[in-house]
Amino acid sequence: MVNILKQEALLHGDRLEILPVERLQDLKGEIDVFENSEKLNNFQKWIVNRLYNFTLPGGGFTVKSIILAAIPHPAYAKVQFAKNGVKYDLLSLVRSDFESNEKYLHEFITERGYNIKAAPNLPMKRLAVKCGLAVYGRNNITYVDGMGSYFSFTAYYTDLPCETDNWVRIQHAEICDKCKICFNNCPTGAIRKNRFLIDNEKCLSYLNENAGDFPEWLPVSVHHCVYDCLKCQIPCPMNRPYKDNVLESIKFNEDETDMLLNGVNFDEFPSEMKLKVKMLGMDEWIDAIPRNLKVLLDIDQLGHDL
Ligand code: B12
Repeated sequence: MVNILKQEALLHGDRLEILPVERLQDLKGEIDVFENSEKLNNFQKWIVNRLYNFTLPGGGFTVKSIILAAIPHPAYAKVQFAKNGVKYDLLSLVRSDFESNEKYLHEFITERGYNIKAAPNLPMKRLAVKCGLAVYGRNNITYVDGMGSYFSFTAYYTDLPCETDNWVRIQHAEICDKCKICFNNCPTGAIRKNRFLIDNEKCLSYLNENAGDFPEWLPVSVHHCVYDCLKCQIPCPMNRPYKDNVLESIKFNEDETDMLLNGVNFDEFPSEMKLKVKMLGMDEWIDAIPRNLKVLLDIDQLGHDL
């Protein structure tokens, strides 16, 4: 059954692994060791103590296994905004199609008489590396065969019996041993020389996901994306095969650009604009978009290299 499920995922362009639920306790144990042996900043402490959730859900079934899926997305989108007759060409991330993944997995599992429920707050990268689905890169994100780092993880609890149990040593890609590209290209110094764990409080993605003032130490010239950051991914050698998988020409006209700049509520966007905003994943960080966009439109004429 597990192999058929993996095939089903491949048919949809995704990759997945399934592991026995008992492995969650092993994972939790590893995270406890990590937490006690490393000096963590406040954001890391919050992730480990508050965000991660290893409690199994209720809901009328006994969880037997965890499904972890990697859903690919384009490397980035070329996005155009318009303001006062000027066109601004910028970059955005693209959201993975989580809905499609959930739909076919739900169908597959329930048609066979089993149950499935989302497991959103597991340490997905570590889990993926431990079950052999991914390897860590030096930039602290993970890489999956056939996708590079251009994918999102999603996890589910199920009562599907799991015949396989792949639980490997935590590892990073060999190529990272001799490569410093992401380290050299990180615009805020979040990737550190002598420590694998990044300083996530300095990561540009962290700084531009939430609304409010940017810290004073952050140079205006680092901004290049509507939200998040692409600087440790685009130049990465492991992502070279996917560099041309780019979503072209998503355009926001003057009215739409104004709505974004003025922080108009998502519900008030015209339906076509809603689709674009959702496809780019901008809706998740909508409160930060006016500030980010304003900075980008102000600095656009300076240009930026990736
Ligand atoms: C909080 C969060 C963020 C925060 C903090 C990120 C961080 N690195 O801590 C911010 C906002 C900065 C962020 C940014 C991004 N994120 Co994010 N984020 C998360 C979230 C919710 C938790 C991450 C987490 O667990 N951090 C805590 C640290 C402690 O965990 P860790 O980074 O895995 O660290 C482990 C390793 O360092 C390892 N380790 C320690 N020492 C050593 C030594 C060696 C040799 C090795 C091999 C390992 C190792 O142990 C640590 C503990 O397990 C996950 C979703 C989830 N539920 O997992 C998404 C997630 C990790 N993010 C994701 C993405 C895509 C990103 C961005 C690429 C988005 C972007 N384009 O800007 C950036 C990448 C930034 C980066 N270089 O890490 C994807 C990753 C997909 C992938 N390819 O791996 C995830 C899984 C979301 C998803 N649903 O797909 N993110």
